[in-house]
Amino acid sequence: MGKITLYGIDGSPPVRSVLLTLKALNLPFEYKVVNLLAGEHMTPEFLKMNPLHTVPTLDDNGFYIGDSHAINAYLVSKYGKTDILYPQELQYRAIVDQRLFYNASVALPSLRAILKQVLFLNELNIPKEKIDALAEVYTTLELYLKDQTYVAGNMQTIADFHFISVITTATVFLEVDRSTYPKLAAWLERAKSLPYYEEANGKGVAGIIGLIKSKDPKIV
Ligand SMILES: N[C@@H](CCC(=O)N[C@@H](CS)C(=O)NCC(=O)O)C(=O)O
Repeated sequence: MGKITLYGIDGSPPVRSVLLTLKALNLPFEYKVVNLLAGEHMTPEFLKMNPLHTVPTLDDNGFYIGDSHAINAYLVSKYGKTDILYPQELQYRAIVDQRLFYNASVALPSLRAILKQVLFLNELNIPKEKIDALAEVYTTLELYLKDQTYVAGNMQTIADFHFISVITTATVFLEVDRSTYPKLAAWLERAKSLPYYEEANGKGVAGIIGLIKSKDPKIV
């Protein structure tokens, strides 16, 4: 097995979804922190690996791939001892893919819109519509979890890892209220009991939530 290097920063939800996958697969890897606020993702060296200048970016022994969804699917397909995290059976995979595309196109962007305004633009009045967009994501996940333990069925998949990283971050703006979202709240508790949860997601979430709270944003 060649060397795996993950470029990222703990505050980033998509980076944490890859950390969860690497830990679940028990893969050795080097973690290189890319300080976005210092522009380290805009250097010629980084742009050579990923012209879209985003973290996470994976270097698998000289093969470079960006986008957390593509990275996690690749890692399980290449290194998984089983296919449970990203099933090969066509229809099951289609359901997992649908969840991944929903995260990439709706859930993650709705959180990123708020993170960008608070952390990068320092605009601390968050329009209520942005919080409503997060609430819609919670409602969708509650629906996915209605009759099953995980978002794509009764086994945990990489789709859960993506939503774990997004929802645990989003709670700083919108609590997962147990009476409104009982299934989502229970799923979140299950996620937090993963043996590698704290290292892969918990400490990164605590850091970014601390930073957001220190800015004291308001919902208007
Ligand atoms: N769809 C991408 C989103 C990655 C992304 O937007 N990452 C942010 C940090 S959370 C980033 O690198 N932003 C810097 C930039 O876009 O220049 C993924 O899932 O990896």
